[in-house]
Amino acid sequence: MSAAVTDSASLAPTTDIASLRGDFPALQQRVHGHPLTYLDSAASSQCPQAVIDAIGTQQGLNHANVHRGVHQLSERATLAYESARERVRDYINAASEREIIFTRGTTESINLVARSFGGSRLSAGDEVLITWMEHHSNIVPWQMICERTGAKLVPVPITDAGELDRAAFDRLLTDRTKIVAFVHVSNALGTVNPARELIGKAHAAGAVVVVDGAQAMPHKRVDVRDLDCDFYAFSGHKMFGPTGIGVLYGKENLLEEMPPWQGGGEMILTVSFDGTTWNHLPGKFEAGTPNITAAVGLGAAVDYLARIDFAALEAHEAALLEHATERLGEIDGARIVGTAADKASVLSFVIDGIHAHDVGTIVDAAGVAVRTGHHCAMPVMDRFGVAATARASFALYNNHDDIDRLILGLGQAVELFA
Ligand code: C6P
Repeated sequence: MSAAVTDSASLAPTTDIASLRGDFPALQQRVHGHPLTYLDSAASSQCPQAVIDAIGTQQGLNHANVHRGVHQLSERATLAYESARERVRDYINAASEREIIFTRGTTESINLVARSFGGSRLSAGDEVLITWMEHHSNIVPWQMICERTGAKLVPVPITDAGELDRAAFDRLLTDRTKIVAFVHVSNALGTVNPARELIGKAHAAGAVVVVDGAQAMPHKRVDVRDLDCDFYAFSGHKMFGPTGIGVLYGKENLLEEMPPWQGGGEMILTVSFDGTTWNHLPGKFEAGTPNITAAVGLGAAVDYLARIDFAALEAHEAALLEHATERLGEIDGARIVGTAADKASVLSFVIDGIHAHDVGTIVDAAGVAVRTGHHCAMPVMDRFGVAATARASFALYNNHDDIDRLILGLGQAVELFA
């Protein structure tokens, strides 16, 4: 493990980003006889040893149900689960742990808001404003609730660079707009949206704002009170934690007013055949046994991120993106999809005459993992007139050698198809 991250005596966050790679055991392996070059962190990032250890301890020694038993193991599990919630709260600077709802991930978080908040607030004549660069999980839940309530879904167009059309946003945001839902960082294009500005405008128009933060969390230090968003959704597995856990942050006054969306244990105070009363926050939105071990893993991931200097991290990733963008220029027929001025370290591209899936398969043979397809963002693919792209996404553990190996693999793909 990198000394800077694990040295508990040192309170200064680590600026030596390159040293972090050693914390990730998965990156030490070989794939198809080559060192693994993992460039698919936007789909799922790898876990550092500290997260793997926390999961092992929770599952190996503290495994029991939470909030239910008086015995030692249940108390330990409850403590670990609630301490993970407190660490998440602290990390994103939420005002209270009642504002941190554990979910299965971003998708479930957005479905919760759409069903509970949207379902109780929207009616015919209302509008939900989203953008053309949304992941399906920030489109389909809104489509479903609009269909149920009679509200209208309004997508804001994007420019040829893959940026939000700000003039169109201003035009389409009206007094009919009740909810504005947008992605903080686009998974298909890398575009970083001006979240604070959009939130300010939406609030001025009287709308409530839902931010899809799935791709922002591994790259940015998010402060929900500074953003002043009403809801912020994210997934553990994209921020160096495990799968099966995510968070919905919501302002307490809004969550208080919202009805529960799933019924069962944990979300109630009393149950009788005459009627049932709901639990206090956050339990009201956490029906059933939660993914305790994954929550503990997310807590450890948050601890890991909290010890990193994000200015250094952003500089490291900007250098990776610049190097990759430059070197992709050497590949005949390669074209980048998504050229926003403010971009996270996500590089989507197509190569003339080679299907994205073939690109992915050929570089995989050289140990290079990229994602290919529509990235669950079909409207983005339509907008740019492509069926699919290949996408290299970089995280804190990547380096220039990773990019050079990708370019070598792409060169081989071009030769093969020439
Ligand atoms: N994007 C990708 O490869 P879940 O699956 O619930 O953890 O996250 C959904 C999601 C929501 N919003 C954005 C912006 C996302 O990028 C994702 C997941 C993965 O790009 C899988 S499609």
